[in-house]
Amino acid sequence: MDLQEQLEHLKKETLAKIEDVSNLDHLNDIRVNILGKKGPLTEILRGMKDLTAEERPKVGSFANQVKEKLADAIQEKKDILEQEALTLALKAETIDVTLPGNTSVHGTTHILTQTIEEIEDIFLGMGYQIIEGYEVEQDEYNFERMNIPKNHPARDMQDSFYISNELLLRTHTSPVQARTMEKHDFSQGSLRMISPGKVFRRDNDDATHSHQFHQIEGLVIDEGITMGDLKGTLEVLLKKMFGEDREIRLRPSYFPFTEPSVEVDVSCFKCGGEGCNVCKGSGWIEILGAGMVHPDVLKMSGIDSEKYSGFAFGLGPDRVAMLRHGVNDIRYFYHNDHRFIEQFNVKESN
Ligand code: FA5
Repeated sequence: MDLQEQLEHLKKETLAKIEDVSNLDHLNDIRVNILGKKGPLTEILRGMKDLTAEERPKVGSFANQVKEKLADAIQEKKDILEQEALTLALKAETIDVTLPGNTSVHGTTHILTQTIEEIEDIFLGMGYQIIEGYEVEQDEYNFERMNIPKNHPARDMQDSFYISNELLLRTHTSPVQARTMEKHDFSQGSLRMISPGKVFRRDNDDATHSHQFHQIEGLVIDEGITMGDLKGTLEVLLKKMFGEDREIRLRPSYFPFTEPSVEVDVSCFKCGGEGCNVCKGSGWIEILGAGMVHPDVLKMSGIDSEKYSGFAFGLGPDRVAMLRHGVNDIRYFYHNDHRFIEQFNVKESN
């Protein structure tokens, strides 16, 4: 067989092999074997040195055609086999489009946050600023500037978590009163603020007490502020929160930082005052502590108590949320049980 015949034979034989092959690995073996440096094609071409100068270009050109033809055939077969493999893989991966997809759990605005935001909106509508205080507070602001000096018995009611002798987790939001008053510039107008936030007490947790809860402090200072302003303001708040036909009542109380001091009750929103399980038969629900800011508290914050007067109040939004939503244990708010929290998905579902 001359070289041309050998090339023709190799072409035929290899094309038949390519035709028969049914997997990509074997096809690759053929490619390496035939077209590689140690393959039969190279071997045949080695014989070209014995050809005459006339024959050599003819055989060389034919050899190139054979090489190209085989390379093309291999590539073509490779495309086919790859396509088949892909089709098979897709068939194996059956997707049941009727199965439920992977859902992500959507969070809910916590009911306490919703309650606080609702109260904030009411006060923003009355021109109040919202001021944030410090959760870690100085003894001076938490107690002293609120007229509760060291060894004052009122400290017993608000035992705290101390970080050092002078630093503690605040027991109420009242220190924000002092921090705001000392900065306020009355030439710019009256002071009207609320301050919501977390507070902490060394209380034993039970259905109505938590060692961490929330308060919303309110403070208004200007010339000529009276108890009438306090009552009117709280009436607006409590009617918006508990219903327009609610009434409020002020009972004498004691806080070292207000004089006079009151506890504020709202007529029961469930029974309307008849007496029921929500108001424990009294017809009234105790909702917050308030009073006229003590002149000494004004003075300690650099305010002329002869010229200015004001009222303050401290409301527990946890208590408000419990009453409005019939939650009988404050601890539910802090357990972060999704089954409880997602029941109050009020905003998101509207
Ligand atoms: C105060 O903390 C005063 N700073 C409120 C105040 C501000 C009075 C301004 C006058 C002027 P009291 O200790 O009563 O007051 O707490 C206020 C409210 O916080 C209570 O009515 C109650 O709703 C809530 N509260 C108190 N202790 C707890 C507790 N351990 N767990 C849950 N809520 C509590």
